[in-house]
Amino acid sequence: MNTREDRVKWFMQDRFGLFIHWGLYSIPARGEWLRANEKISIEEYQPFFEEFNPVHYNPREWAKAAKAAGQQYAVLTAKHHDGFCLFDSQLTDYKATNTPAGRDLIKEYIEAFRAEGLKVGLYYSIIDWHHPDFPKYGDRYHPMRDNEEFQGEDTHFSNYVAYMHGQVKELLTNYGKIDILWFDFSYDDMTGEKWEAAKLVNMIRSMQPDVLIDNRLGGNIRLAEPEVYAGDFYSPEQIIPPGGIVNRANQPIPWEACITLNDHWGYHAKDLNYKSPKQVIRTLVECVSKGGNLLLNVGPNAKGEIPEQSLAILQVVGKWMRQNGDSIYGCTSSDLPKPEWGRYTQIGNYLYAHVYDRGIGPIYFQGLKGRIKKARLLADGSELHVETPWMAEQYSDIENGAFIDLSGAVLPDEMDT
Ligand code: JFZ
Repeated sequence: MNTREDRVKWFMQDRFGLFIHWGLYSIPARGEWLRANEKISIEEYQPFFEEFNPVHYNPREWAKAAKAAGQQYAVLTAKHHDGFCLFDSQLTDYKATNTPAGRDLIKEYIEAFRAEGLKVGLYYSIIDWHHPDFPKYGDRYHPMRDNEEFQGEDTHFSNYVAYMHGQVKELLTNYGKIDILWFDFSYDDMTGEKWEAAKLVNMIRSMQPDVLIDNRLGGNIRLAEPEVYAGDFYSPEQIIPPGGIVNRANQPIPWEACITLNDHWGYHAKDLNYKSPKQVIRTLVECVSKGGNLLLNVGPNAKGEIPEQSLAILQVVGKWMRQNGDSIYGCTSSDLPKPEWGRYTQIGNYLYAHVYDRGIGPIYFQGLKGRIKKARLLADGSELHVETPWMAEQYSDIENGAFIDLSGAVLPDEMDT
């Protein structure tokens, strides 16, 4: 019997993935929520469907960029809230196959990422602003929420649920092994059994027992006996949980923070508020230091290209990862208190010190007196010395601590990130 613990092993080892938000919304280039934000009808949105032709879509390049950044898996939007499918679903005409793109873009993504040795995930929106049986009027997120034309409209939500289950079945049937199903999202009474979530998850597990499922079908994986549909990992969004995530028994729960590179998930032509590579690296370290993963987002444009600003960030992160990846992969939080100069990550007896503020003189390791066998600079393997500073016996707080001398060492952070 495969348990959550078995399923998440690779995930907690890999730590770093690429999130990709891509669809018709890359054409208007105002983010993936524009239909709801601007109350755009299906008809007004239709020109983007007629026009969708990503002539530079080359998922092999995306996969190479992810791999070079040190990312080990990816999650691509098979269908976002607008209901448009990048895959060749038999259950709708609203799919890439019927646009000028003329083909199944999910198939190409999966083949390309697999070929680069990356694990593949699919984001699937359980919210659907295109399906006729998804509630419109009064639904607080729906683009037509205030349109009285739809007031009291007689929809058959069960048709939508059958459609959604059918599409998930297609995704698990037609593309070989899927590593992650990333559902999005539950709200208000649109949660859990409203989606017939137990039935859905039982089907998923019967088809692909190892696939990881996020927590957004509703349910609570922190419970002693979580619902069948509670999922395998938590998905904090645009935030890193301050103290990691534990269940009611105080055991760590797998989690993955999803974070944008600028301030939108889908391509936004005018949003140039990109994070610096240094911020991204520190975010990744922070996630791992608290026992979690980072799923870092890019929003490819209408041509199918990842924005060059995003690629440039990924490249610098990749350079850091090649030197310092040992402090990320397979690592987790340390039981030691957070040091004032930075953060720890740890795997077994290896403690990684991420030094952000080296200050003056040696750095201090509380609680490690006599416990440091040797110290090395991870980036180049060079020897560092454990030392006791002159007159140290007079300092008030050092009884249990050790010091490591960093003089002469150039820290990766001080180079070009
Ligand atoms: C969701 C999507 O709406 C968004 O477009 C993107 O795909 C992101 C990764 O996930 O964003 C959410 C989901 C839930 C809440 C807020 C944003 N929420 O419950 O507050």
